[in-house]
Amino acid sequence: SRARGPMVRSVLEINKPANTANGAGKVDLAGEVANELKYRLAAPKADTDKLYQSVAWSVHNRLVDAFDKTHEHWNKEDPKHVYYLSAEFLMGRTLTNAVHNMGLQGDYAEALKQFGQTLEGVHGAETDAALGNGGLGRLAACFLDSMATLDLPGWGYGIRYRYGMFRQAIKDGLQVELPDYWLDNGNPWEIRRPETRFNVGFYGKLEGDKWVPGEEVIAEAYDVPIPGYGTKTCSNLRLWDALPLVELDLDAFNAGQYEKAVEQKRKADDIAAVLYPNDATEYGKELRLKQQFFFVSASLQDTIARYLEKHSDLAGLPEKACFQMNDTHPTIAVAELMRLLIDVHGLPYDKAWAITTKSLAYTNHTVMPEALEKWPVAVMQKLLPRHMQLIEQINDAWLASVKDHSASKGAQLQAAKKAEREAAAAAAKEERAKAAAAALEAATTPEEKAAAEAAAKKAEEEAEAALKAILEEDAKVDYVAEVLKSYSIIQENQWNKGEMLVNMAYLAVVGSFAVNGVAAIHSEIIKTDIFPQFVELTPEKFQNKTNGVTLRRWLAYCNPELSALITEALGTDAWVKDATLLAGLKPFAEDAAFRKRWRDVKFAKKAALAKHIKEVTGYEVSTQPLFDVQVKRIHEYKRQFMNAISIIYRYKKIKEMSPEERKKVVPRVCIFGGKAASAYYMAKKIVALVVAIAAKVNNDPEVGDLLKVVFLPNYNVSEAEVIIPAAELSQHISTAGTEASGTSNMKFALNGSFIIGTMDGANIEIGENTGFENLFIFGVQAEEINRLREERKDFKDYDPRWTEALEWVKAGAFGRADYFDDLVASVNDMTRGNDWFLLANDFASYMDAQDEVDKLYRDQEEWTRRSILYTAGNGFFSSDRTIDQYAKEIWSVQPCRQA
Ligand code: BZD
Repeated sequence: SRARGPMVRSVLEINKPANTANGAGKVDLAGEVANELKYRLAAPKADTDKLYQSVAWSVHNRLVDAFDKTHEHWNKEDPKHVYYLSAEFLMGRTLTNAVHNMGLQGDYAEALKQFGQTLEGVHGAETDAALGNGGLGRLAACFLDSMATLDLPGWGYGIRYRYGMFRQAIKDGLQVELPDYWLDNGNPWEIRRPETRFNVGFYGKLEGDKWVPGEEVIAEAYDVPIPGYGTKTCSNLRLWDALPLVELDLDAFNAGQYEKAVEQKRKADDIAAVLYPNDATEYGKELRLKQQFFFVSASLQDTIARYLEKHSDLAGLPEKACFQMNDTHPTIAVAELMRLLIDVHGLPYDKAWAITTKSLAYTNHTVMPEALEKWPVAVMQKLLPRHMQLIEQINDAWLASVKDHSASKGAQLQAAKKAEREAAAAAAKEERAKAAAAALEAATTPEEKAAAEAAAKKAEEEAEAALKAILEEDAKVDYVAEVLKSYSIIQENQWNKGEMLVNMAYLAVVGSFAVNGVAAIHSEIIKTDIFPQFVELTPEKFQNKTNGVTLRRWLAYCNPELSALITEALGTDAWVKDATLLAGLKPFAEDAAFRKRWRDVKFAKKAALAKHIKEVTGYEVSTQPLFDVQVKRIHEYKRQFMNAISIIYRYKKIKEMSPEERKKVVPRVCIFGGKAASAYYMAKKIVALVVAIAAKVNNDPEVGDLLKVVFLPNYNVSEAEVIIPAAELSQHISTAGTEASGTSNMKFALNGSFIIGTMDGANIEIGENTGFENLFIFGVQAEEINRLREERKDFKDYDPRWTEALEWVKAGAFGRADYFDDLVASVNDMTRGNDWFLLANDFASYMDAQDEVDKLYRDQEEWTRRSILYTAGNGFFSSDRTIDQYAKEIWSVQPCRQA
């Protein structure tokens, strides 16, 4: 393991820990591991699991050293910090990442030799920290790695869920959800801080402006050290656990009311119990708002307390702290910061507002209206009465500030409407005049002429009356009020008249000094479709920050073989920290010997994945075919169903072929992975369909290695680390305009995998960086979606391949015909579904793109050449670049590095 992957100077050399065991500045790591094994774990023998744990505890000690030094330094220098507020951090495993980031891989490999083990050998014993659903949570984890690597003073703040993302298993062909007991064996990667506690209140009543909570819990901090790569900096992810104020109500206990005696404890337990497994929609649940407020309140109180240790005037807070709100989940921060400043620290409203709006920034991750959180006023009122009062106050002040603008915009709209009506009337009048003239000319007798004139006059009078009536109706419309409403943070529920909602995205936009989307196209769409009225007022507030991923985890460590080849070619491993250097690989694409080695690495990674597939699914797959991968949360908009249908068609055709024709087929292994939210009806059926296709195809001797289909259960960070390096083709096929960015597309590209995809999210920028000629792009463009959705209402002209494959499912070729019936109908029967994501529209061009894939794959030299260009072209997607942009363009946070 020593020779492979990038080498950083060991922190043992550059950052000597205080208690060096042998006194000579060299820590006896093997001795330390043995100590952990004996004294911390009291383990009778060193099996893989115990060995993993003792190594982890030893690494923990190194992390604590680095953590303390970093925070001592930051405490002394007092730089501005960024606080990344996120309900999710999808960290995955820590051991390999921490050891490599600190440059300790050689030292620990050496130490482990004495136990007859390797780092790779114990790596698998670690359970993923899965405190996130998908892209949003994983992005937060990549950002922490980059912030530390760039020496930026910054912390993450979130919740220490006791149960993370559910474990997915497949039973009888269907997804089942199992609890994620990730803390069962203890967690060596956290430091409990019983001295860092804050009270957080809920419910209760208002006495004037004073809030008397009806329920209170304690937030207790756990710190997760975040080591940067090749730097002494080790920053922090602070996660909150919830504790009751009183463990046991003794009065109740003594009165024999045992349930009541532990009620507080139970309520506190609920708050940090479980991560909501929905990656869109399903807001409205009181417990979720409770979770959001819980971690936001604790984080803001904590930051303010630290600020006040050094400063007395809170007006200076924005010079020392910036809070980045990851999606709408933490946006109650707008009201909570106001409350803390006004109610706890005694500031007047205006001063508090000035501080708040200079400290907060908001990132949007979705354009799907149903996924933008809107909390019922009734829920907010009950759980957080003071916050609801403040939100009303914020809204009133805000609407007052846009009153003049709304008045003039309203008047303009009214005038425009009037002009539009009059123009239409004038055009109609002209038409009538022509018709009247024609009628007059056609009239031959004086009677006919008179009748024609009378008819024309009558039509004219009627039209004038109609116009007058319409204009009178128009005049009654209060355009000014309509415009004003479009700005309101508090709105009526359009699906449930009478219910009022707090639009959390609007609250965030009003309360923040910066708002950003996560890919170029997405940042445009939020300007034109989600927040256009706000953009009109403050265009400068709206920015783009295209997502990125950490090259440490997603290239260097998950693919040490490719990483070694890159380092050899470039003559340096500096690319791990400066991803732009990857561009230096371009000339190597023309070198046949290099291409051969590139292919050999891909082949080795495919072999490793094949082995893994065999272990978890029992399916045997050859390493020769094209490995075609779609791994991500299961969602209708991500269109795994379209991929599945195309595979069914491929399968059917293979079966119909002659042996001669079969020889020309490019063999494929189609790999799927992803979780369906437990209550997402259609998503669960999509999982079941893929599993059913796999069962049928893989057991069909007629097909053999020409086609295999695999559903890998429990897709998570660690699975991704095995799957991504092995992929040759990856699918990012969302309906244009629906995927904000995507981040796995970047990981695949950096590992030399081709992309088949739509003009959506970051695919577009990947195309710009790789050269569009190297991507398989298909499908309609985002601008066409609305029109196509209209037309689709009577869209009959389905591609025959689409119909043929769907008919086969309907006929029960994959079993469960009844179960799959409404899934099929959702895209194929306009009376029962409406194919909202336009699968039928895009299917033909998708199939054509797949044919292009096969064509290119037959030419392995050309395929490899372009694969190299993917890695060479996409250094832009390093999260180091993204974070550098956030730091400079939003946070105004500078690096603070120890000498
Ligand atoms: O965020 C994702 C988007 O869908 C991706 O396009 C984008 O690349 C990433 C990162 O910006 N959004 C999510 O992952 N969203 C969630 O996981 C989520 C979780 C809870 C509630 C709502 C959404």
